[in-house]
Amino acid sequence: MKVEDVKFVKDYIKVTYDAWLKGWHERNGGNLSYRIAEDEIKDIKGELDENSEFTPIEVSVPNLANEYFLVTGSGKYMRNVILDPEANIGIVRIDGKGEKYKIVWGLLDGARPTSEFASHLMSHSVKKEITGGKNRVIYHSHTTNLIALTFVLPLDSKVFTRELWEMATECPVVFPSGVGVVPWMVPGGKAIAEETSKLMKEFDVVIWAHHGTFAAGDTLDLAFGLMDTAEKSAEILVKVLSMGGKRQTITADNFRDLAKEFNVTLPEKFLYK
Ligand code: 2HA
Ligand code: ZN
Repeated sequence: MKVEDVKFVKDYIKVTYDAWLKGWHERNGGNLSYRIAEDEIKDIKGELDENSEFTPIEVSVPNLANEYFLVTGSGKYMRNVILDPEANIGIVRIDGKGEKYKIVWGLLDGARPTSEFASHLMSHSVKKEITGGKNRVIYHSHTTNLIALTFVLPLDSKVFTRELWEMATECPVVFPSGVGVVPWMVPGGKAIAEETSKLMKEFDVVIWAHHGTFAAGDTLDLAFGLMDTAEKSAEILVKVLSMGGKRQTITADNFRDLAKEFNVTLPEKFLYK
């Protein structure tokens, strides 16, 4: 079967195009990676070229040894993925130690995986470990309103979580563990990858101050839906702040009632007075 025709690739492309329409991916902004399941690789085995050279990935992710990832290309535009998948995205395979990768499909003409590959892989490594392999998606976007809030709110996970939860009743149910915040850092390297993956131990949403957002999910739909929900909430907060701020809101006790009814655990540290 052609790589472009298999379901996980079609689903991945749908996310890239939907996300472009959301306005989160100006120019080459943002990137998406999917850890491919064994049976999905079987379907396309004949299409993969395993003869390419290995390249170091600058971080070590031993629990991702020999895994395959579908990933966006460095410098490639999210809006172009749907037009020419083979040029803009690719499948890479990690080596037996988790220290190198090679391109086995796509990323034509010398293209490379996203500049945030280190952040993706270190976050995948953490999430694979703590979800027993269920988590497959790491997604980075330039969500306008979440970024705007990083200029106004304290860069504190407690404040961001509580404020975003208050803006829409579904939020504590969709991201009950809250959101993490990384202060401004130089993107594209090992240092920001380490900070992000540390926060991924606790959160599925990690905001990069003055830059964008990372979301993790078991499926492409869940990761996209999580990004969409957090960003929608941020948009409401931007509007509320622009209208002079809250006059009433959802209270800490309201959240406790919600948690009971929806069977979610909301950490008390976010339910301060
Ligand atoms: O892919 O989003 O963070 C470009 C970026 C870097
Ligand atoms: Zn970015």
